[in-house]
Parts: sequence; structure tokens; C-alpha cells
Amino acid sequence: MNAKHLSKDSTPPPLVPGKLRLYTMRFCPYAQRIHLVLDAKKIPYDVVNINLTEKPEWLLEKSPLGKVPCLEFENGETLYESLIIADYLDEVYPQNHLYPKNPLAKAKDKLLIERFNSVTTTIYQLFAGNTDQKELFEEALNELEFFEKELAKRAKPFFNGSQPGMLDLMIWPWCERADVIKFLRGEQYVLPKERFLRLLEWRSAMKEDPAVQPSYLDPEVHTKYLRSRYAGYPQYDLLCTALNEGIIH
Ligand SMILES: N[C@@H](CCC(=O)N[C@@H](CS)C(=O)NCC(=O)O)C(=O)O
Repeated sequence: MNAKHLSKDSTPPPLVPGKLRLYTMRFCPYAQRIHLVLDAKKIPYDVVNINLTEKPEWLLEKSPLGKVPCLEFENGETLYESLIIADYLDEVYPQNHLYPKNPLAKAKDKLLIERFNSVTTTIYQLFAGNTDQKELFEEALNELEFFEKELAKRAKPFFNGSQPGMLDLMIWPWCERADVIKFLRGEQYVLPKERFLRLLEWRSAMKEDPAVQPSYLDPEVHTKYLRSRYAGYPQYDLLCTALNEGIIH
């Protein structure tokens, strides 16, 4: 998972029999969605990390928009777009169904996944901007409050009930990164405890979940990557360098 990101002039490694292949980038939240689904359903897969600045020429043959995530099957067919891949995997692999069985409940969870886009848009603006952004932060909190209330209404540890489901997993990557804003902009940019009691409990429970653990990274690591990206030199191989140097294990 922390292997070097392949770039121009590379060749795609041979497919591994019996495994799906995920083309990913270690810090991409959309690709993380697919790691989460594959890990939640315990589907065997191998990982190929892609350098998105110096993309391999062959990437476009597999992922026509040149983006990750992209999933490759044993017969060489591919799928792209995180939500499409996630839904496909949930339909085809029956173990640990991630959507509610009830079609109306399922449709409503999809609406919430869609609605979370407004949170992610604001989070990106907060990450990228460098002025005081109190107003923008408040906007993100207002949107998140909707999810806080929804979780309270459901009265379970996860949106899906006693374990994470599709809604939990699809919004998780941005919740994992929420504290990055504190490291980038200062201590005042944290989720206020009294206002986000449920969501903060949810976040602690998600962090410990076996589906989340394999791809989880601390906000400090996300911050380091994002700083490099905003400086114009994304350090895709940050973790493989840290591994080689024995900084992380
Ligand atoms: N809508 C896509 C978004 C995927 C996406 O934007 N991935 C980024 C990395 S986080 C990417 O591949 N960027 C490369 C590019 O746009 O050229 C999805 O949900 O899969």
C-alpha cells in the first residue's frame, strides 16, 4: 500500500491471479473509498500506486479520465469513478452488504452521500486558501450539523447501525482529514465538542474499525502531503520514504 507511485515510462505490473487490481494514490480520498469497501468486504486485491503528476502513459487505457481510483478485473476490464465502483462491489460481492436492504433507506443513504459533496467542496476551499477563513469554516460546520442531527436521529454508533455501511465509508475519507485544517490554519479550526458530540464519537469508532484501519493515516501525515501538494511538488512517496528511513513501520 505504501509502495512507490508509478510514473511515466513505467510498465503496469502483471495482474495477480485471484485478485482485483486497484490503481490508487496513497493520499487520494476518492481512491480511499474503494480501499474501504474492499477491506470492509474482505475482497482480495492488489494495489498499484500512481504518480498523478507524471502519469504513466498506460493509465488512460485503463482509466479514460486519467484519474484514480480505477479497478481492474482479472480479464483486464476496468471501472472508474469511486461511487460507481463502490456500488458495483456491493452488488457483486454478497458478503457484508453495505447498503440497507430496504430500497427507500438505501436511496436516502445515497442522497446523504450526494449531500456530503457540499462538505467536501468547502473542505477543499479551506485547505487551499491561505487567508482567515472563519466564515468558510462556519459554512462547513453548518453542513456537518445536518449529519450530526441525522446520526442522533438514527441513535446508533454508525449511520448504518452497529457497523459501518456505505454512507459511513463514503464520507469517511474527508472526516479522517478534518483535523488537517487545524494543522494548516490553527487551533480554532476544530469541530466544537458540544456541537458535534455524535459525530466525534462516530469518528473515534470509525478509526478503530477493521475496514478503516488498513488505509488510515493520521492528520499530521495528511497535512505533510497536502503542504507538499500546495507547494507544487506533491510527495506521493512520502510514506515509502518514511518506511525506508525507518520513521514509520
Ligand atoms: N469523481 C472521481 C474523482 C477522482 C479524483 O478526482 N481523483 C484524483 C486524485 S484525488 C485524480 O485522479 N486526479 C488526477 C487528475 O485529475 O488528473 C471519483 O469519485 O472517483
